[in-house]
Amino acid sequence: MMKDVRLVIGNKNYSSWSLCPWLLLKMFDVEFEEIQISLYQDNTTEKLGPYSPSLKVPVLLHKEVTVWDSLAICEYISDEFLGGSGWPVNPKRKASARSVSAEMHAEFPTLKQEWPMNCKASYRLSPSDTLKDEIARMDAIWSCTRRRFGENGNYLFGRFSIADCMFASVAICFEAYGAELSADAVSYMQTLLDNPFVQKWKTLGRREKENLAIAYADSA
Ligand SMILES: N[C@@H](CCC(=O)N[C@@H](CS)C(=O)NCC(=O)O)C(=O)O
Repeated sequence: MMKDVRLVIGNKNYSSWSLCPWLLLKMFDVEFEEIQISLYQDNTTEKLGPYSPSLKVPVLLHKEVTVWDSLAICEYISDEFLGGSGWPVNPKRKASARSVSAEMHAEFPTLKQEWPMNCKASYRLSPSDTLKDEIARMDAIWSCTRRRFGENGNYLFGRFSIADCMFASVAICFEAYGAELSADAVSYMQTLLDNPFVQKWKTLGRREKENLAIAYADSA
């Protein structure tokens, strides 16, 4: 029987935005059917068309509702299935969690272009000056947030939240290409990398055969 919740994702190896809602559903044990569509193939548009108004992934389908943006999907999952607990409860923390999540979603153009997620990659890649600035901003977000709000656990706001979903792919990129980070930022990055579902995603991503021209080669 078809499951109530279906999540359309792209290649696990490359699709950083797909990882966000996938991780949230897994962490909160929400049952869902995964529909995987390989990106940038001849038939990708044809396959995505019935699901995705933007022709991008991820897309969440729930009854008559379609949500087609990673952050919007995470918010919907939180509202609909988690009683809002995808975000920290305290309004001050929640505002901060939404700010850093929105910043990740909208900003960091150089990081997204210069160091795209590739679960198979593991080699030093020197950052441009612009990317160095973005890495420094990411470090500041991670270390300041951990210091201000992280007292109840190892995730960004202590216990796991949507903010961690937004940054999981960044941890994979930073580890793969060798970002230079402060000790606090390294420790948060390691928390994300140690998450069992992030590890599962990486393992499955590494097994995929497609080599997409939009991303870096699998080794330098
Ligand atoms: N704002 C969207 C961006 C989605 C997006 O760019 N997805 C990529 C994969 S990670 C995609 O579908 N690319 C295919 C394309 O651009 O044709 C989100 O956050 O979900």
